[in-house]
Amino acid sequence: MKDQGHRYPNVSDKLSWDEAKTESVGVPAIWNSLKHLGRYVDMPQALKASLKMNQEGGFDCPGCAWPDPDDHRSKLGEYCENGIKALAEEATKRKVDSAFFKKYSVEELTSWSEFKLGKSGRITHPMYLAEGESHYQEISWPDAFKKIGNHLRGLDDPNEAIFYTSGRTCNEAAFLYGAFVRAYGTNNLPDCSNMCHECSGYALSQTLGIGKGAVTLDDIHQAEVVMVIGQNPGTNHPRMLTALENCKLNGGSIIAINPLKEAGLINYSNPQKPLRILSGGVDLTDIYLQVQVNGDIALLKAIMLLLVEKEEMSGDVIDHDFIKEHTHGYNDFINDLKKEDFNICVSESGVDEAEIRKAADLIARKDKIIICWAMGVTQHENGVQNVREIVNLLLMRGAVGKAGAGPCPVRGHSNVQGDRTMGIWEKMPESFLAKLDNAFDIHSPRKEGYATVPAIKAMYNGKAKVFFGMGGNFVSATPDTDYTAEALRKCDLTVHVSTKLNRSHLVHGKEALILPTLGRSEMDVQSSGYQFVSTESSMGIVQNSKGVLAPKSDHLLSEVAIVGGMAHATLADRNDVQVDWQSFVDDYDLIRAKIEEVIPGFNRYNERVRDDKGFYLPNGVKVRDFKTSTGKANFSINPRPVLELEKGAFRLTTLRAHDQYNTTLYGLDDRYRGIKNGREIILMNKSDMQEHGLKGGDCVDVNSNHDGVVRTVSNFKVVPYDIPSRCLGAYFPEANPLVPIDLINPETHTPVSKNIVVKLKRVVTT
Ligand SMILES: Nc1nc2c(c(=O)[nH]1)N[C@H]1C(S)=C(S)[C@@H](COP(=O)(O)OP(=O)(O)OC[C@H]3O[C@@H](n4cnc5c(=O)[nH]c(N)nc54)[C@H](O)[C@@H]3O)O[C@H]1N2
Ligand SMILES: Nc1nc2c(c(=O)[nH]1)N[C@H]1C(S)=C(S)[C@@H](COP(=O)(O)OP(=O)(O)OC[C@H]3O[C@@H](n4cnc5c(=O)[nH]c(N)nc54)[C@H](O)[C@@H]3O)O[C@H]1N2
Ligand SMILES: [Mo]
Repeated sequence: MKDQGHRYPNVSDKLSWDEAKTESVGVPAIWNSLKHLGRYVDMPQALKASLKMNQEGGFDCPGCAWPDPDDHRSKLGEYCENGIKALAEEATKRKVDSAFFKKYSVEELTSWSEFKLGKSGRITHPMYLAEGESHYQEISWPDAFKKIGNHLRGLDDPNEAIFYTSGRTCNEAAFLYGAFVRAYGTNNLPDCSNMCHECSGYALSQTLGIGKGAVTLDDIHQAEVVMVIGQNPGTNHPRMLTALENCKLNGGSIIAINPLKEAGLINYSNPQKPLRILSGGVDLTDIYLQVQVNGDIALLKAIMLLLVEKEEMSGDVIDHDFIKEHTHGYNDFINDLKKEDFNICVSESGVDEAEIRKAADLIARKDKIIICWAMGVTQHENGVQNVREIVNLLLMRGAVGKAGAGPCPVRGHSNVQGDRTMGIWEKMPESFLAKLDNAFDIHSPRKEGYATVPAIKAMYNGKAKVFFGMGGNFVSATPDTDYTAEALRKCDLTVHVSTKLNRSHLVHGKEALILPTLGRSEMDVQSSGYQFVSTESSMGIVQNSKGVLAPKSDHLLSEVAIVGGMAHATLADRNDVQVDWQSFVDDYDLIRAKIEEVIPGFNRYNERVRDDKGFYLPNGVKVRDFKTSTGKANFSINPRPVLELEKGAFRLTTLRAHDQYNTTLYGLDDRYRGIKNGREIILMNKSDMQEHGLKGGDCVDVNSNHDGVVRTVSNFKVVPYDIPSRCLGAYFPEANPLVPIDLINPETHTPVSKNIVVKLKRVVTT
């Protein structure tokens, strides 16, 4: 396969590794984030912003979607190393201005690593790349909008345009964007959620009637058991460790299910509590089940079979009253479960039977059970089945819709959940579309749009010609990097609304635009005055967010203003659309008033959102009101995946390092895993290494072979690691060229980023 020059220049020359850590946060984390801030941000700015992050009158952290406590916003400076790094990325003093683009051609920038691109700084001006040109050049906002409008109006069919969203976009911008895209005439609104928690939304809607979690922070504090499956909170949701610590201090127990022993799940030194740091922190996980990659269904079935066995002995393990009153499909479920062979489930899970028995004992004895999960569960061919099996376990124990219990999918991007609530989805239901049409007097199409993977294929096959990205780094975040790059290059126009330079600006259509936007931490002033926006956390709390820093450049527009400008340029001469887009840009209260008209749960939005504590959106599951097809919570039957591997093959899972935010690399280390200065690496079990004649630091080519296409990444370095045999770990996005475009969860089109069958070939270096 030809290399298209967009791959990641290798940055692992100085790779070193050590034993993985067994504790997280504490003093090294504080030190690390201060170092980071000092290097990239002017100190007064850094101080001002960090004192306002997640605070009343301040802005929502642009990092993850973990919520603030209920009765107040986060404690002043509630500490999160990675939140500080996310802020530093936005508040960086470095700038990518017009002179930068004059100096460096697209071709030259292509040879830079993703790390170097990102560290160049904030983009200051709208930039345009004309067909056949080597350099981006400055363009005015009106001209940029005109170019987009001309392209969109020139398409034969509005379905030839794709409008992607990454989950940082605030409620107001997302809602207006969705209204514009549908007024224009398409539902092609793929988003990062299509690669993230789509399986959670799908499975939870089917089984419980709402595609979101149903626990609060307080529930976690009072839970008796919290299971954390396929999630690495120490790195990706550090503030969750405080909630887990509270749960432990209240007498709760934690069960972790993960192929890797993640430091953040083992021990936590809360930086807000110096005495506890001195005493060595709090041991978090009581039972660590080191499951093999995609062994989760086997493991959950083994646990549920043990619950059935205990029920037969004591009669008080399965919550029959709850099941009778509130659920559907129990008998079919239990008959199917009993057909499973316990011993096969144990061996397929890869976990010791004794450990599984310990976990089942705990789950059988405790009533308040919460299950948290993230990408280790969802990014599988059987991602929907994984989530449904989690729900089955909760339903057996009646652990849904009561205090201290329930499902908790932990979301990624800081407003990914809000974007979906606002209508960023390729298949919003009729109830939403009809109200949207009413509110704006438009005619939304009813034809389902493309999710992310189908959108890539449509571009590849010439069925889509304009790509617009509201945030994100499409070419690097999506699967099958070579294929996706080719798809983007076939477009007539690619547009990216961005804060920072990334690879997607360099893998472009015939023409390309970069539209620079305000970060969450920056002040947004429109003609009616200083605006705030709002976001929804992973737990369904809507809060206001108000930037406090001066924008990095006078030429940045808010995402709302970009939507407004593009909508006007595209639709102004259409007789059937009479929306005054500029009025919404002038005053975001007007957008919120429309949201209130269209979306349930937002009554008195403008009033309630001004309360800095925010408000909870309604969630039937919390009161056992299940809005499913049966009106009850549905048990489901989920076949155990067959996990055979041919000789020499491995199961590769892709991971985030501690120093990255998705495709944004904060640094090149992965501190908790003991890895330094390396991104192109393969984590491998020591006995597997021995069997294959490999030692630490050896270079390998990694191949995946799917549907007759061999995909390869070259010169990855092997690092010995405590990971189950026949399982490998590599970093996202460097390993994305290996993820086949057609390897998806079929119900949701979610790419299978956590279970790619690969082979290794040793590279002999001279
Ligand atoms: N600092 C920081 N914060 C982030 C992000 C970031 O990149 N950096 N990204 C944000 C986003 S968009 C998201 S979606 C979340 C992601 O948050 P996570 O889901 O925690 O992120 P991942 O690194 O993808 O890894 C998931 C975990 O799943 C485990 N795992 C892998 N395969 C399997 C499996 O088959 N079974 C089980 N049980 N476990 C498995 C891995 O060992 C890893 O610990 O974080 C969000 N927050
Ligand atoms: N192999 C593999 N692939 C994966 C995953 C995996 O675990 N493994 N995870 C998947 C998941 S969970 C997700 S969510 C996706 C993430 O996919 P994306 O959301 O598309 O990717 P990000 O890296 O988060 O996007 C970073 C870019 O967003 C821009 N940006 C940052 N802040 C803002 C802002 O405030 N406004 C705007 N407009 N732009 C901004 C910057 O220019 C930055 O370069 O990747 C998916 N891909
Ligand atoms: Mo995500």
